[in-house]
Amino acid sequence: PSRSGSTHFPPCTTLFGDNHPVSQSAQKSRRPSAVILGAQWGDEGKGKIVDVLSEKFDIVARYAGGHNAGHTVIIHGKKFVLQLIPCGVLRPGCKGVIGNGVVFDPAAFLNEVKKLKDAGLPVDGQLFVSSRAQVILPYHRMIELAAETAPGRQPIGTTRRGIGPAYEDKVHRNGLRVIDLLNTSLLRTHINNACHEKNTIAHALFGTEPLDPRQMYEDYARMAEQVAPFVTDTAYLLNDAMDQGQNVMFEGAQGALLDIDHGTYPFVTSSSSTAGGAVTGTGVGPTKIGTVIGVTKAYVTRVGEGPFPTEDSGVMGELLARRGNEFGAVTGRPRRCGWLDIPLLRYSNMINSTEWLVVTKMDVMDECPEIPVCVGYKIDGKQTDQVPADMVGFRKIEPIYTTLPGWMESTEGITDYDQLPQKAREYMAFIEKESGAKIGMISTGPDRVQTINLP
Ligand code: 2SA
Ligand code: MG
Repeated sequence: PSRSGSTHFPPCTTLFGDNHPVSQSAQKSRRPSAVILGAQWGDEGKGKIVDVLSEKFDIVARYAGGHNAGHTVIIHGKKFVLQLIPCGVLRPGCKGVIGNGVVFDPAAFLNEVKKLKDAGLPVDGQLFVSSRAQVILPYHRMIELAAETAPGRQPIGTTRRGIGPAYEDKVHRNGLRVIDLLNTSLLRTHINNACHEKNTIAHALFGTEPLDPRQMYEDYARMAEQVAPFVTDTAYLLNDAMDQGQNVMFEGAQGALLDIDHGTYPFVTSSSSTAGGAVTGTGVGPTKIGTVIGVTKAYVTRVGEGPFPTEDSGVMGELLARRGNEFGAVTGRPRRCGWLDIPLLRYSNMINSTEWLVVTKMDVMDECPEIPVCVGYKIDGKQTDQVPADMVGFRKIEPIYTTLPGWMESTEGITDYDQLPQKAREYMAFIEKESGAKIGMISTGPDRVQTINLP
């Protein structure tokens, strides 16, 4: 990009030219609401970007995942890590919604609420939890831990928060929803029946010690009371707000390549982390959403198991890990590092219809003398730029690299595009051209202010 100056973001694109009747109605229906999501395997720096953009939105809504997410935001040097609560709440006046597509752990939620209150941030009347969200219970964690560590099973490298088993129960029509958490007699029956079933299964399969349903009921009934004031039908809340002209940002968790359908299955999370999830995970229809913003690192990381064609386990990978401080925000696990993978980025842009890209952690690459970028794959001797659907295909990938020169000077904290070294601008132009989405923002450091806006 050769643009500079303006901070307008994101603009409203037109269809068929301004005067065409289709464009006029499209303009009218096109609200400045946006989905913002990770374009890779998570940890792209969405937390910071959501926080920066939340200034332009009235509501930020989470639509998928749970407290497996780790969204880090640094405000004036103070660090906040939010897992379940959308980052928007860190802006005064911005409301937060936990949508129906989320799996909700009441203990994690109440902990985060306390952290926010202790930091003096307003929460009451600002934060809403969908009555239709699914509840994570202790047996979900028990079963996940047992399955991840059982001999002979392929571990996924999950965050062990019970995410997968909670979604399993949802799809199995066996789950507990937040609305039912608030109904004490339903809650008691649910916990009794579920514990009986899960204890039996976990003991038979994994030799796990049983959980005590009475204790569980007491704990959850107590937490339910504290959660109750936040609970509402958030589909009505969001649609009403949007009908009154308010802007909503739909905050993705994890990344597109961890999506249950479109990701690198089975090494994925259990929810729809792609843009489609924003619709099913909140109860807002697709025509109400104006644009999709994908966040990508200037390189790639992955935490947990699974394929990673451009992984660099040598000294350069270590350099990225060290400079990028690449450790899981939730579990502290070291993240695997590697080079930008254009076929994967293009695939991610396609399945999300990503219009805008935000490139983060550019400054981490300041000490790379050269930057290899994967521009295609060789699979079974044939050249392709399509992403395989299966793990067998992924294992056969030989990345085709092109090498760009590094800039070898500090970009940390730069806020003006024209101040970037020429080679850094060339790298950004390359990403824009190859990925097919426009770069709207570049991040040059973890703080809110270390950001470049492009017109
Ligand atoms: P799960 O727990 O069932 O969702 O795990 C399934 C896979 O999804 C990956 N996953 C993640 N990848 C990156 N970041 C995540 N959030 C935390 C963070 C992770 C952390 O922001 O740093 O602290 O370790 C996240 N959550 C899930 C996971 O690694 C599995 O591959
Ligand atoms: Mg993260």
